[in-house]
Amino acid sequence: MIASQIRRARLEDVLGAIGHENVQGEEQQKLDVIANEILLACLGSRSGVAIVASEEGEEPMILRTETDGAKRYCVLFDPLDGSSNLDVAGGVGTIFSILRYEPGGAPEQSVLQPGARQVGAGYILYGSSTVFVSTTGSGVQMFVLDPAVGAFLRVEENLRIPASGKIYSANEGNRAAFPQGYRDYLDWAQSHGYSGRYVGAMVADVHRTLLKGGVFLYPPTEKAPAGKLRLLYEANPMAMLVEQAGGRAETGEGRILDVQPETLHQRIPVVLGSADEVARVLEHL
Ligand code: P6P
Repeated sequence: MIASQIRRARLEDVLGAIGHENVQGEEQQKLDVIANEILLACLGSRSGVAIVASEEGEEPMILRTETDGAKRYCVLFDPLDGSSNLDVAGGVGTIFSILRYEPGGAPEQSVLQPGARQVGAGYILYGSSTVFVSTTGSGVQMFVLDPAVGAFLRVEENLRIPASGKIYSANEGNRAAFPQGYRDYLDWAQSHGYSGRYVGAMVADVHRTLLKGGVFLYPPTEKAPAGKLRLLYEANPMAMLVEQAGGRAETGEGRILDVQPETLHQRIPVVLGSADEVARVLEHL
């Protein structure tokens, strides 16, 4: 549903501009709001979903918390990550994280669990093809949408990240603001024949890292000491996927999945990818 909407983004915009409204006669909505509403509608109707939390919503949404003994889950997501890329037909994605709903405590506390307690995680990349990558803790599966039949076909049953890869992925526009260790690492990589690749959408950069190897970095800076990426629905799900594929995912001061969240939208520095490449970054830090 989201893929079909964003494939028409520019057309709707043009059509909307003609009538000053989109074809549904509504004010043209931003696509991340549309993606958010699609996810809330699809997840909200499922009896197994107790709480949903979105990058688009200030607070978690409590859907059903009755203690009838049924297993229920919290689903946290970034509905359309990297949406600024839409304007230039770049890769964008949806990222999700699944936690057990723990009846008893205050419902919103249920979403503040360390990433190590995720029962599932995944993303959908709306790129040159629509790719769905997910894990429930026993390896990583990859599916590709076949638009001809409207179904996802599984293309990998146990995706493994290469142990190394001479690719680093970082926004070097911020280089001067990176802590010295990160600048030392970039100097080392650039003198050892590494390539730089940076899409500016986490889903696209992480997907390439999973398939080709290398390291993706979003370091802290003076202005943003916790970096930019969100712990609960960006770093944690990506960290679970990368570790399940045999890679590593660190904050620079420890394992991402061990961080105890304090607030829903808190940010965290990210160094993730091939085990050997993450180790090299940490050596320089
Ligand atoms: P910068 C997109 O806005 C996003 O949240 C991630 O998808 C992406 O990795 C990062 O921000 C890009 O940030 O500062 O490099 O533009």
